[in-house]
Amino acid sequence: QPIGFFDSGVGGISVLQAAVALLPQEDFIYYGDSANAPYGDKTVEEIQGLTARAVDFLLAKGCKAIVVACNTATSAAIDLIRETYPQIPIIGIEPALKVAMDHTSQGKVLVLATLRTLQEKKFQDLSDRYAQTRTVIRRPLPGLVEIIEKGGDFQEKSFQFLQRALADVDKDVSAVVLGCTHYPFIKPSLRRLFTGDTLIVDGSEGTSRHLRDVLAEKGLLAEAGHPGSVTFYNSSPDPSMIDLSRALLQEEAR
Ligand code: DGN
Repeated sequence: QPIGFFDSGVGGISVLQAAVALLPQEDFIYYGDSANAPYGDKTVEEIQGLTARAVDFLLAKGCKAIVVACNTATSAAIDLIRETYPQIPIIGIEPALKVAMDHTSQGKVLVLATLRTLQEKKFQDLSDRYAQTRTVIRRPLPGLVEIIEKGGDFQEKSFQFLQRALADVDKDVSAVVLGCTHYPFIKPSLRRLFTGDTLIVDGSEGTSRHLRDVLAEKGLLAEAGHPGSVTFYNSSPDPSMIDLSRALLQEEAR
């Protein structure tokens, strides 16, 4: 039985990369909802509806577990879909604030994510835990997901975008947390902007380890030695989204 992955578009492929590396014997089905991307400026109700539709799609494909590889959908919809689909493990992703905080005992941490993720209670609670001792700077980057979804030379375009969008931000922060699963693909652009000492982290590895632990606990792991596979689906009628998905799976995002 496959493991289902879902994102508002191609971003969750950064999480899929980490999961494939950790669980090469598994079959993965990835569903990108690029026809409706970005989710960042949608209402909670809209995101819940789209997430439920994606989960239905993956369940119809016989998935044994589902990874919501989208910070925005996790923060807006995961509680509701866990209630709606109690029969299957549903794993979400959150900004890897803890990893950043463990790395640095002082200094500022910059969190890049969609406005929706930064506004939701899940993130507020998470950052409140560290607010006493550390400065957490939050920055939504509306428009950046669209640049990555277009593919092509998104690296150079995103660099120019980030130069402008982060012009007023301190470049010697201790850590940058990538709280949107699209952003690991533009790590090279971020590296050009921040000093070498700045740690850039995302939640892909943590989410993948959590997936492995949940599958192991439920006896759902595929047998070692089984040749794994990845199958892509996308809600966009543009067939090039599947080509972009395959290319991003090979792209350096770690
Ligand atoms: N990959 C999604 C996330 O992690 O939040 C992007 C959300 C969006 O569509 N803007």
